Amino acid sequence: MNADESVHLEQLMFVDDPMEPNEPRVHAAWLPPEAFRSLGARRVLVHGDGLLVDTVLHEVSRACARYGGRVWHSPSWDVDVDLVFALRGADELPSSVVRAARSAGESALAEIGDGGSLGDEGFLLARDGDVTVVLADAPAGLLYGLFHVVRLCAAAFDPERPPERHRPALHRRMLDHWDNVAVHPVMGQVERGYAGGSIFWRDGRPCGDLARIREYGRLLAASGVNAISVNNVNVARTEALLLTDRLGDVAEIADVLRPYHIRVHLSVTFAAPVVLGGLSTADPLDEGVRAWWAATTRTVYDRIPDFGGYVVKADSEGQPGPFTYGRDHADGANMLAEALAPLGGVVHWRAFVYNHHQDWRDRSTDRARAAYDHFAPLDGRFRTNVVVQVKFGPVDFQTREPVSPVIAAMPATRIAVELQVTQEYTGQQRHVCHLGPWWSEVLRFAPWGPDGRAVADVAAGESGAGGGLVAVANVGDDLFWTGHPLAQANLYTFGRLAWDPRRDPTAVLDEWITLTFPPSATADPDLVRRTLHEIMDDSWRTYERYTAPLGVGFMVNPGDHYGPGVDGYEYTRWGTYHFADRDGVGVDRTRASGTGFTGQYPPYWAQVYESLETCPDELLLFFHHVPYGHVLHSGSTVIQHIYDTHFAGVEEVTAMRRRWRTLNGMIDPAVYERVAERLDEQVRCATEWRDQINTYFYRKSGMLDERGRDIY
Ligand code: GCW
Repeated sequence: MNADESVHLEQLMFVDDPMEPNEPRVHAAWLPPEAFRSLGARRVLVHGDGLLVDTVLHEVSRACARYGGRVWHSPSWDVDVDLVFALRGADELPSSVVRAARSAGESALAEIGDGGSLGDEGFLLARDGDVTVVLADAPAGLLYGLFHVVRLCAAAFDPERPPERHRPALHRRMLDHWDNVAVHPVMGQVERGYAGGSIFWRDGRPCGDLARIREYGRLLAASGVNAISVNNVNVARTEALLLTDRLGDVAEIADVLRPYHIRVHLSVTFAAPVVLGGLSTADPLDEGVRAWWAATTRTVYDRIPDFGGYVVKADSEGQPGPFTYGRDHADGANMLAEALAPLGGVVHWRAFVYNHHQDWRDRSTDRARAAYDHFAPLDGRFRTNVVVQVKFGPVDFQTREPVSPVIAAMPATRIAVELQVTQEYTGQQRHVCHLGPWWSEVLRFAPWGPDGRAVADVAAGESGAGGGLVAVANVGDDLFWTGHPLAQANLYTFGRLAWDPRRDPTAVLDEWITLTFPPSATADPDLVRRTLHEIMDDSWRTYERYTAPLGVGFMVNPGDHYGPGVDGYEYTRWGTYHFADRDGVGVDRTRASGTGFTGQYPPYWAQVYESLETCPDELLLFFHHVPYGHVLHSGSTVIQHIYDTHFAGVEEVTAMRRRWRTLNGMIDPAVYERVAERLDEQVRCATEWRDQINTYFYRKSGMLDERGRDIY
């Protein structure tokens, strides 16, 4: 590639008209100007009013200015158009094209059936002769419809395209930022953040780059996310002040994100009445405490009328909570819910509660049991605006875990399922690890057995009243947002699966590839697409192959959780053990002889997991302690499986790197270089994992690799 071509590519991929001209440029992620080419070359009519309609108008105008199209906003004369965005309730216009478009939309809706409702966020896309019509009941629907048109590119204008209606399966699609306002001495600016500093906070203050936050909102809206919390669930002194003295800083973020239909939530400390209010107690049943929360919450809504609510980590890993006062999680959550209810807010109360002061000698305590033991008995006691936010697995965002039994245990409670987009345990954005297939597996899992409802149905709730889907965010102030440019796909995929959990994750990835690496911006689009699929599609399973085997989890370096540390946690208080000895490995969680965790599942899975005959291979060591010679369903022994997968994993990573190199000159050079550099690290780290795991188990078991490969 010559220098001119490289400049050209760069121009295509980066946002070159940031709101403030002096802001540092940032990678355009899945919204490069080029992705708007098809839309921007059209004649577009936007009909309706309001903040979000203005956003649509702004987006369309920007695209049309670049690619030669034209835009009209509710014209009172007739115009020839290719595309109409219209709000169903908007005033009639003396424009035949709008009338025709609307009536075509209405008949398409009638054809689709189901009362023709589009809801708060849904939209219809239909063709009316030569015109594409996007119809919505509410402005947010038009915004999502706009990004749908962007995703479809030319296909949005295909005369044969049948009408389609889109409505999100989940009402709340939320990202939790574990961003600290003040730099934490151990966790830094962003807890478990792998993409530089925070986009919101820097060294104790707002970081002031509102253009960047706006750009973030835009990306999130295009993925489907509609809520964020702006600070870490571990709330220290400075962060606690966001609720009161520093509320203005939160309001500023809310103002910037509002045009993209994103509501702001705040993590608060349960001890706020004491640390901020000067009260002597934070007892949830104390009248003074309740009054303090009610008054404080009203002040929040005075400043941020569409405030989403509170996120709380209580009585967990040292955070304060109701236990101090002899109260339980329902007492604590309900108190906050009571303050939020009249104002339309919710409290996300996290179920990530366990004893982090365990004694490894005590085999009766099982961290996996903890969330269920704490929360299942409280089902039915939570107010309707409490959302119990459950990590998808019973332990902690591992590469492989069973689905948390809490999800099936609280039918009378609104449940949100929490995923982790930030790659704390999945390679920390130094490794390619596309998590879509893993999340999809979790969301489709049917906790009551194959014919029952799925995890996604629980999060959606009856008639949409569920808690939704939440994930820990992975962005920072890095040029590529996510450190590893390919980790952007995880953020995008989260939003798209939260909108529609039934979607095929590979199709979502394909969509991300088309947007992020527009075919028109590369010499060989097929090569780019194919190569990215080859590298990313199976990368989560590759990561699993070279790390902790068969669902046993952890085995990471304590503290930073990066790289192998097979015995790193084995004798600690954190309760994450593998119990490997000379004869075997794994955690006996059966009812028959172990911790009884299998009994927390509804009968179907309780049975499947309890029995060695039926327990799936990939979770074997999560549920059972077995000898190294135990034969898996795959036909291999446990020890040979460990050796084989670890060798295979490193080979796959080496192949990823080789494949990536074929893209040199095909894509933006900055993206190319960053990924190339990270793949070198991935090869190094995967090799380290392979050698440490294989050597560890060889030394424990004394059993040779059938294929005689190098083990140390
Ligand atoms: O996975 C663990 C992390 C902690 C985190 C905690 C949680 C915010 O190691 O850093 O704290 O989960 O989810 O609360």
